[in-house]
Amino acid sequence: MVNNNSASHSLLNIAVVGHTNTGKTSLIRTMLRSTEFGEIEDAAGTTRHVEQATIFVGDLPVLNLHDTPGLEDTHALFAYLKKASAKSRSIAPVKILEDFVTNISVHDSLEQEAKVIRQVLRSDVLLYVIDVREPFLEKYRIELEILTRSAKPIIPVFNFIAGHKQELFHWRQQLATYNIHATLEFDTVAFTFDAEKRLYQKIQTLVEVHYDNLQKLIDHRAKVWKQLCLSGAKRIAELVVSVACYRENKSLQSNQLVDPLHEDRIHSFVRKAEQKCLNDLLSIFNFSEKDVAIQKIPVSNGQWQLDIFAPGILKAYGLDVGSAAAKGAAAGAGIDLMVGGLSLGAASALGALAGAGWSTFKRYGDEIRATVQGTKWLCVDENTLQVLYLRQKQLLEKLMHRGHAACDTVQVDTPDKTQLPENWTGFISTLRQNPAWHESSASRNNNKQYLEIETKLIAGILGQSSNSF
Ligand SMILES: Nc1nc2c(ncn2[C@@H]2O[C@H](COP(=O)(O)OP(=O)(O)OP(=O)(O)O)[C@@H](O)[C@H]2O)c(=O)[nH]1
Ligand SMILES: [Mg+2]
Repeated sequence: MVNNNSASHSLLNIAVVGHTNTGKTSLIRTMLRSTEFGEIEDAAGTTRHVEQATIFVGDLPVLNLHDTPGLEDTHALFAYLKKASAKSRSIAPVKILEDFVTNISVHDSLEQEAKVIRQVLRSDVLLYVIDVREPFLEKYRIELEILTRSAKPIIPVFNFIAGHKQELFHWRQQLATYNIHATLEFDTVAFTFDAEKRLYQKIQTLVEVHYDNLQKLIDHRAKVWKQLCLSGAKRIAELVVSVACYRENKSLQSNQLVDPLHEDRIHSFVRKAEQKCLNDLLSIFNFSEKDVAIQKIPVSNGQWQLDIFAPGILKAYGLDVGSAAAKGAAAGAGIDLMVGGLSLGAASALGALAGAGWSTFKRYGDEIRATVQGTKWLCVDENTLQVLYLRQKQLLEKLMHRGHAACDTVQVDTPDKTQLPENWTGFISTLRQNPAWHESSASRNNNKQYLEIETKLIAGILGQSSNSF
């Protein structure tokens, strides 16, 4: 997606401008889907030169983004421009800006500002990045005065919006006095694809000659995004299915409810399955260790910080289930395999099974044989499955709201109270009765009942977020 481009004049050129340290470089990184572009620091004057990157749709270059140094001394620049226009009143404001960038010497104290204005004059549209936490000070008013003289369309982009509704409202009011109404909220940290789509749509209305190419970009990104989210949700559904289908043999003679050996095996299976799912999700979304830290995902060295069987995990995921909450999810608690509506335990008197037809025997032969031989099956318990599901769902939501920008953010993790999919218990019960579904096969993937479960799980995982973009 990122490239230097020689034919930049034929492309849409977007200059990202604004006061220093407002998140200009961060915004470009997010739009490029790249953490490689430019330098980001929580300090003024990080970007010293104009830097360019190109966004492609496949092989088609669509637009150039130009990162600019932050405006610092706008008072001095404004004084310079005022003096110049006082000298020649009939000259258009844009001409004065042009004269300024041609006449300024490399060593002039306004050289930094000249770099920005030069790029502004070469661009088709300006994204003016605003840190809404700051009040609308005189220096911002002057910045706007100067930028509007360029006669280029300006789209103000509000950054740092989380928790700053009042300030945002105030900024909107102030900008309206400059006849700027088409603003955009685009938090480069808690970034959503909806916001990005709206940004491109706004540019479409302002520079219509680039409408079609921008539409291609919107459509392309929407498609890629949908596929990504679907792959993520499918991966989680696969985890739930494989874990719900898992069984351990347990001798009925053993008087212990859960044999430590079985418990270990179940623990180990679930941990491995979850670990693999975590790795797959991170790689589907191309998340590096750095991204994980940025998004405050509770993962260290590629592993969940909180073990799936750790005490307190149920509470952490909003599953307060009385006394079990303190203990954490159990390993393989009481499973009842159903045969024609009867639990195997209850039906183990062979008399009850004698009435079962051939089709029942064909399907439940293993269970019946096991019961006769004094073996019982042990499955992963309900709470563990719920935590697994909710934890991956929460992770996917974070991956879907990625930002490529911030180095230091505070995001509080609230437990996910999202409901489990409708008929969750029914699905789990069906999966437990079909251990052969633990992995993909033609017969599983063509099974109507299986497909229904998979579809409902995926829909539940994507929730409202599936509508984004
Ligand atoms: N919390 C939060 N932090 C952000 C956001 N956008 C940027 N930052 C942080 O703000 C700081 C400045 O970001 P930069 O992208 O370097 O800002 P800039 O406007 O390019 O700065 P200069 O190049 O110095 O003008 C960095 O520490 C970023 O991590 C945001 O939306 N939310
Ligand atoms: Mg910068």
